[in-house]
Amino acid sequence: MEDMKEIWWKEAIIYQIYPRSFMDSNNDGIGDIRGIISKLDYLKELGITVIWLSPIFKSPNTDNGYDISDYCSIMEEFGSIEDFKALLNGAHSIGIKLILDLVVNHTSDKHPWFLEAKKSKDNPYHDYYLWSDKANNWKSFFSGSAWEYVPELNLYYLHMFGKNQPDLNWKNPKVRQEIHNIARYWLDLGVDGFRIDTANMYSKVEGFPDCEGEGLILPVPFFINGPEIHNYHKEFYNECFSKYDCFTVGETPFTDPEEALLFVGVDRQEMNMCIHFEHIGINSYKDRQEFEPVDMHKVKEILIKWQEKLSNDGWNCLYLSNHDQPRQVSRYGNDSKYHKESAKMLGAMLHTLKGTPFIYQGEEIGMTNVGFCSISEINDIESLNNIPEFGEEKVLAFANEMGRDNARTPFHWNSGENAGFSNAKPWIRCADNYKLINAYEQKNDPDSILNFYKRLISLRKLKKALVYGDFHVHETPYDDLFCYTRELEGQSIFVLLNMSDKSYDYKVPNGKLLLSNYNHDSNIIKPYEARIIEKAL
Ligand code: TEU
Ligand code: CA
Repeated sequence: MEDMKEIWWKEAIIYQIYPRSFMDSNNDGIGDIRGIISKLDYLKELGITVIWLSPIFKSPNTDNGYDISDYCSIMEEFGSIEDFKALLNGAHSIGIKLILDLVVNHTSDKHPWFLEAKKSKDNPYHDYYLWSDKANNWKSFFSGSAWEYVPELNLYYLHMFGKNQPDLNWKNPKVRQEIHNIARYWLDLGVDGFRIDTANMYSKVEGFPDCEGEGLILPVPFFINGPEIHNYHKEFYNECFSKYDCFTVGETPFTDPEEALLFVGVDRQEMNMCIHFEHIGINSYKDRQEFEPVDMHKVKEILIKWQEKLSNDGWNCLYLSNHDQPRQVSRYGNDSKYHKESAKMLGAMLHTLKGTPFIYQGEEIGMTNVGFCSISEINDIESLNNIPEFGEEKVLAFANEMGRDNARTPFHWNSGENAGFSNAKPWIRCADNYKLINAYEQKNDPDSILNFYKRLISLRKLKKALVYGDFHVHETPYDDLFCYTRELEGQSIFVLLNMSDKSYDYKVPNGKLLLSNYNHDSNIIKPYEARIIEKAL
């Protein structure tokens, strides 16, 4: 079976670093590359095998690096290309690979291509972007129209994100070539692959048709998984990725497993994994007024569906958080009464399902949502752009539940000033609970979330069934319990996860207890309990 082929990225544990918030080496309040270098031994000890760096390229930072003005140079605040090479060598020398974030749906409006493009319609770069003489009813991700008017040209340009992030015209072969060259530049330097930003948004439906309905609408059918998207990825793979031992994971919102297989199916030759959003997008914030808590039964159902649909072809990416999502223990667990238990249970799930686990910085110590007190503490363009429509109060409430800033506050290294992140005031405030929740305290506590993550990671390296084993759901009478086995040539591992704060009477199969977040083996399953058992065969 093709998917049994042993490949490094299937065995990987990927750790996402948001460089601005990881570690500040020169005390200007902004995380940087030298800061990351100083923490490589922390990552080695944790056991992760791949680092994914959120964008480190030159950027005016209207969207914190997801608006790039030069793809081949390093953002000044983060350091220099020499610093980057030192990080890459340092990581490689301890057996850690490194992937970069390729943000190529759009550039910054300060990118030289765009500065040229808006000079005149005959400029050779004009056709690098998408123009129209009228603004249709498309809404951007970051509020308001997706079109911005350029009076000098009497034309509008398309921006599916902020107005400082004009969308590139992928129909133009020159644009695609430039993008391939950028990827090659970094691969030639030795990087091990890419997380590809907004990987399913490059092909827009011809003619920019209006969406049906009132007001501005996010035009999902007209820019997600568009007509040429698979051709673009196949070309990218053939021209570039196929020539390297590299790995690619594309971010693909609004994508079901059938469509996902078209990106990641082994014979498709497009990308290795995709980041789907089905379990992430299940609760909404209706009109930014009423927040619905996550229904863990739905999460379970969705994860099972993806496990089953991508079982023989393709490969899952296992994650609950990243730099765009609130903290996972706050959203899917219980960040007060069962902080430790639920953080560990969620970690156990991510390391025992079939696929590659992605840890977002701070998840391994159970960092929580922040509890921002005023709108002046909010940095994220997505939140701030909502103010004209919803007002500050609602936007603050939204930001506290779902806002992206929750994930972007400084990493908690210790209980010292600014959580040990910097001696200077950080660019964004720290969460208040860093004195209780930090890496230093947890390193020395055998029962900590951090040490549990270390054990999970070692276990996954030790038991091949946890990587390559088939996934089978194990039915129980209780919806709150998520039980499954992972089976591979004589190895059978049973996983029980209690996704709730209730207790259940349930007899688990006999076998050797490999790991648990409680210290007992009774039939009473405690709140948020996780047990990983090697079944006697
Ligand atoms: O996100 C793209 C995306 O589709 C959204 O899910 C995004 O999270 C947005 O917040 C919608 O609410 C990627 C990056 O991960 C994000 O940080 C960038 O802001 C965005 O692309 C633009 O590059
Ligand atoms: Ca710095």
